[in-house]
Amino acid sequence: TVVAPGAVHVPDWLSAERQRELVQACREWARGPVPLRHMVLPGGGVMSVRSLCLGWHWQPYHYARTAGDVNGARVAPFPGWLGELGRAAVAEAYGDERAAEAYAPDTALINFYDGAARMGMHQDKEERSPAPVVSLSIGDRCVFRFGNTGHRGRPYTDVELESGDLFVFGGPSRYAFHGVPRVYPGTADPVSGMRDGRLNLTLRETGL
Ligand code: MD3
Ligand code: FE
Repeated sequence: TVVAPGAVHVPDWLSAERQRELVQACREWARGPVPLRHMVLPGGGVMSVRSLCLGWHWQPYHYARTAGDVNGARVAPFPGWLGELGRAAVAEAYGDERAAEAYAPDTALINFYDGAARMGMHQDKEERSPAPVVSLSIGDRCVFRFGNTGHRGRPYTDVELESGDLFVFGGPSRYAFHGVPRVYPGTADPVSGMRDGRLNLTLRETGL
């Protein structure tokens, strides 16, 4: 489903086996070198989501190789197989083999939501590459809110994301405001390997 130009939702794209592999990989990445943490915003606000990065460490609002806000460790590398998955995702969403081959994500931002976690409306603009962002959802269902490029207010398009869903944001949608106003606890399909909570992986090209 095309939600806006360049914003394509592909429900149930990840197989149950793929979802379990990703959940298992996230459990291992969460053991280190940098643990899951609640990010702290420059104004002192603490995000309810817990996050983890691969390849490059993102902290509000820049990328670095080391987790200066956690333990100073260098983040785990971005694995080649995740890049392949990103290229397959772009091919699936856009049906454009050229765009897919050219896609070279070098960082993943992994967010873990418990039932109370939310993400406010924001833009992702620390990346210097205009390449699309690939989003993979696993576990509990949520409301994903897609807004506008020029301002954070209405109108919004609300879309429910479920375990296994793919969303690709490129072209005119790349700098749109977006957020997650609600997660529905206890709605994860057990075949996903998530007992509770929601996992979202976003793959990006930093251009760094
Ligand atoms: C649209 N994550 O990590 S994924 C984020 O579900 C983030 O955890 C949300 O927003 C989550 O920054 C939403 C969908 C998403 C991710 C990146 C985007 C939508 C986007 C970048 C540009 C436009
Ligand atoms: Fe975002």
